[in-house]
Amino acid sequence: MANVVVVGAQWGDEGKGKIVDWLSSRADVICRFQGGHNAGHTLVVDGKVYKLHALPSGVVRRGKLSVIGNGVVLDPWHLLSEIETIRAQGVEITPETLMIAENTPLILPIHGELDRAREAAARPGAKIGTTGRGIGPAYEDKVGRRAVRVADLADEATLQARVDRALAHHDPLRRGLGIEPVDRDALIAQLHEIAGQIFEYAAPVWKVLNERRRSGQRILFEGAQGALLDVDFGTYPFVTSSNVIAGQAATGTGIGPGAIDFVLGIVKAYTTRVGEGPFPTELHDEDGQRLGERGHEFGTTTGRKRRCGWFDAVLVRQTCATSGVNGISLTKLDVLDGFETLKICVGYELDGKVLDYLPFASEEQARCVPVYEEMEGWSESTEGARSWADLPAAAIKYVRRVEELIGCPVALLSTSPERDDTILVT
Ligand code: 2SA
Ligand code: MG
Repeated sequence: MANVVVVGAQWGDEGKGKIVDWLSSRADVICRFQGGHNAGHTLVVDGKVYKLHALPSGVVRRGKLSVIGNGVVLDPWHLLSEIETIRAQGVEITPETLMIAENTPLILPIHGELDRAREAAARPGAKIGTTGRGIGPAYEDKVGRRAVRVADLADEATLQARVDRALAHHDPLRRGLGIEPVDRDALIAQLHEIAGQIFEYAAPVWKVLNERRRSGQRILFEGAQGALLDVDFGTYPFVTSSNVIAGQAATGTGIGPGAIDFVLGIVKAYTTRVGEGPFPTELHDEDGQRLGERGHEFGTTTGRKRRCGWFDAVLVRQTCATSGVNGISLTKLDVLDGFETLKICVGYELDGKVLDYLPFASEEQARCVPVYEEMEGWSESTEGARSWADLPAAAIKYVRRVEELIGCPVALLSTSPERDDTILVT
């Protein structure tokens, strides 16, 4: 397989990190194409744990090029400190192994401040439950044509003009929220301090990728968050501020959509969500508690407890369609070990009808009642299974039913965080 896009097919935290790492051993270039350091990818390589937020997962492997594409919003201070942390774990990161697109918009301290102040001021029901990293405000500035981009760090006059343009927008907003005005000169000085270090990694990524592709190199596009957090197709407004679905891999790096050979959707065998917003199959009972405990469902970025619920085949069928998923990787099946009965959502009841998709209207979403199909559980352990023969019949049945309901084949089955505990389905 040449160029693969990996996307989360639920609300994030599907276990993308492990699969991306597994696939990156077969790729030459690994690109992030959306989101920022609101992502949290945990990699376990030879028993060593790496927690990545802004850096592409390829950095932990020798001889790979890692790329931060223009679709990302980048906090330069965070990036430099993450580079330090990962270097301290013995990983080499140089301008030969890491490139940042020159047209990547920056996350500035004013974005995080605005993000957090808005969340703090929001009425109940209006809070998004953001990661507080400034992601939303940074994307707003990008689309509003007032972002400071990586390329702007190269020239003093441009940098000052860009900062002034951004502040003309931010100062009144800050006043309204009771945040003190920005010290313009201090912000410019802060940017100066890191400009050289960031600029070392700056490159025309679109050009590099197109050249590498032509020379036969394989590119892996590493999605963050999940398709249900997509700003267009997610549970709006309870979404992140980027396009998360697979099409963004092209826009967010500068490679044509024809370069994408395969879209792999990462799907957890049940459902979780962090932050606010609709979640039709959410469980508030012992089963939900058990999923959270067995699945260690706490966020990598903010440590927040994740909401847990049954597998929602309706939503995954929907995200497989909007991302054009060719095959899925089913993760954390072992968390379901020991449940006597399992439930899968196969439709929503609304006004006496059964829907086979989640409507966009918030008011209707809130009234959708999941229609469940029950399946027999299994008592055996599936943790660490490395072949179909290691799986109990009921577990195989569950996997096959998931495939059938979402209309997409299982390409990989992951049975523990260890890289080798993966079943390749051929
Ligand atoms: P934001 O900060 O503007 O992107 O938040 C908007 C919504 O998007 C959700 N969101 C996420 N959901 C799951 N995982 C995410 N990343 C971290 C991780 C989460 C963590 O991968 O572990 O550590 O808490 C992520 N990033 C954003 C967020 O919860 C809001 O609902
Ligand atoms: Mg995560």
